[in-house]
Amino acid sequence: MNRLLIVLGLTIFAALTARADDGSDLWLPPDRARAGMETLDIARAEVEGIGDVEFHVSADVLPGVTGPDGYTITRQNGKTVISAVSPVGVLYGAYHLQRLVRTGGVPPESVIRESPRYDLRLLNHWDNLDGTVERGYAGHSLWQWDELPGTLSPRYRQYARANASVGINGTVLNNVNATPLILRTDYLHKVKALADVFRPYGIKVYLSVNFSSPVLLGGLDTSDPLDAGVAAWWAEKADEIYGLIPDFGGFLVKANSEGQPGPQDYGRTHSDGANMLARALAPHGGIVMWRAFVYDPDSDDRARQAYDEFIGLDGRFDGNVILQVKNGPIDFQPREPFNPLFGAMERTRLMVEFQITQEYLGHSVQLAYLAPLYKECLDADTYAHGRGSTVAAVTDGTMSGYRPSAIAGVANIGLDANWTGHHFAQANWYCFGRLAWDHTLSSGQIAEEWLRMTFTGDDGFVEPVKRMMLASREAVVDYMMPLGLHHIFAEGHHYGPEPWYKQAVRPDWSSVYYHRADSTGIGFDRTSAGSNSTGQYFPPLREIFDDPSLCPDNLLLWFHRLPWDYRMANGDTLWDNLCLRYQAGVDAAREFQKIWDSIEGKIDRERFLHVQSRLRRQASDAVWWRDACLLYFQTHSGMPFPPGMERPVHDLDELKQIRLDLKHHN
Ligand code: GCW
Repeated sequence: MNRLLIVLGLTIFAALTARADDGSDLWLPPDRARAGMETLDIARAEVEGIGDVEFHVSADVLPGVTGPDGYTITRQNGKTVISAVSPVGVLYGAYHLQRLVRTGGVPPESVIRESPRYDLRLLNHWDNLDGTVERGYAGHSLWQWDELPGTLSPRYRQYARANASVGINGTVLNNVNATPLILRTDYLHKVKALADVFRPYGIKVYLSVNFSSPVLLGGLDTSDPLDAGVAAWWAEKADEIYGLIPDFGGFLVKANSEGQPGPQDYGRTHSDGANMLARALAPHGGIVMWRAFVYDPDSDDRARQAYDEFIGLDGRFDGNVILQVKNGPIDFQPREPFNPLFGAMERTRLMVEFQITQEYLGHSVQLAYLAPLYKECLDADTYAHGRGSTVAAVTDGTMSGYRPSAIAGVANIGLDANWTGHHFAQANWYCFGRLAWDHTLSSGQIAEEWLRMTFTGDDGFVEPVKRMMLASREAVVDYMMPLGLHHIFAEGHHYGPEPWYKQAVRPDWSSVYYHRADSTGIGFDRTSAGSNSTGQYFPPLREIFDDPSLCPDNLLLWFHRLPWDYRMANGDTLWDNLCLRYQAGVDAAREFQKIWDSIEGKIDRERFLHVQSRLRRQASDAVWWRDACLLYFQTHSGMPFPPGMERPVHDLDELKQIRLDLKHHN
């Protein structure tokens, strides 16, 4: 009897004190809104308990605020007033106020004026209709296609709420490797059901389309964009979509890339294809986002190919086409220079595509906070119109005047309870939205907001953990591929190292193609004496990148092939620098473990242990990366490891045998 009471008592005590937290709430407070509410009612629910808050929706443009999404927050007679030209602007204001209060701020006395930098702030889901997610590391797809449209998972609204809270206002539901099925009428009804849930949160739905849909779905004998029947098929499809979803956003297209069909199958250009689709959508106000991620089998440098393919098409795209360009010229590597198309296509609308899912940055196993990566690209100066022509400035509409401006991130969201696999991967969803709204925010400020709302406002937690987050992306670069190395991942899954990988289906999917190590040196010569991808940049960048003594160290082997004993600015050889950078990455990963252990007890045990075990794995995989890369490169350099580097703990031959069971990651 006594024992029973004690057990009972302990259970109640445990339940009261240590609220288990699975991360499903993200950075948000309990949801007081309900399904079916209108935008303003949701806004009201979000500010409940925050004192006296009034909403003003007025069609007049507010001073200092632009676009339908902007708002002001003012204090008037003891009340907080949120004003906007649209209900969704008020909703954004409500989330702003909620964030202020929850991060320890109070509604300020001074006026807050906010307008988003980008008009369209979009997530791209690489979700397949069978429930799998390409490069997804957080479980299956959120979208329950089998149950739709009849059954609506409660997560759809939670998803919309989370997005709206960071200003995301559009979502492409399906993979760019698109099946034509998504355009079949029964699927469009499912898409409509999702659009109806998202609408009150200001989120529009977009679809990835397969360019061969007229043949594969429509039964036509061609998908040639210049064929009148094909254009008519798309126009009719667009009418059908808008009949169901009047505010449908538009199409995203991956064409003539990695086996996807496209206009080149018919001898037509990318602009022929994009414009044909754009004309089907134009009467309804829709847009086409046409991806620039393409290959050219005849080119000897993967990094040149998007630019070479598209630069000649500048000025040929219709007004409702936006070229969607990955941040770097290759493929979402831990570090790349910005894609030289930014700034170069003056008569074409361009948007940046980032990857939020960590295909090349440790999946959902490793902690890598990506705001510094996004900002590095957005803040990079293209010099297209002289100094200050940053990637942000040439894409957000301020320099070109092009509207709407847009930005996209490939989502890292799945059915896992915590949405993103790793608890800290939530921060990458969060920071993408915050930077899409305002790219002038600092990575530190965003990390801090996120930490306070997601975990605790305790400074003893926030300060060290913020430091860890801010150092994390650079740590990954260091232990995976420092000094501008890139794409030396294991085949296929892109998690571990495989610098010796050479038997790829295409040479530019192998590792040796990119690092080119042999006894004479390492790196890819992209200078004017090599592939001349440096020539795709504006002066003075092209001269800076072209000269190894001017080129930033962190892009050195991206642009240059150098001997192992090349003397770097710090006086050490390239080989020693390389070794010590790998070591610095390993040291950082171990430091993260210590930082995390130091905050034990400041947050719930469930998330503490989860992150702790992932950091352990991260540190051990960092050692794997260091040993694999350096032991392998040493077979070429023939040079000894410098004193400051720990000796390898693995054997190269053993490492070469590792074949990861991908199920651990997917
Ligand atoms: O990064 C690569 C990925 C592919 C992806 C492709 C793309 C959707 O490895 O999985 O396909 O890029 O962006 O189209």
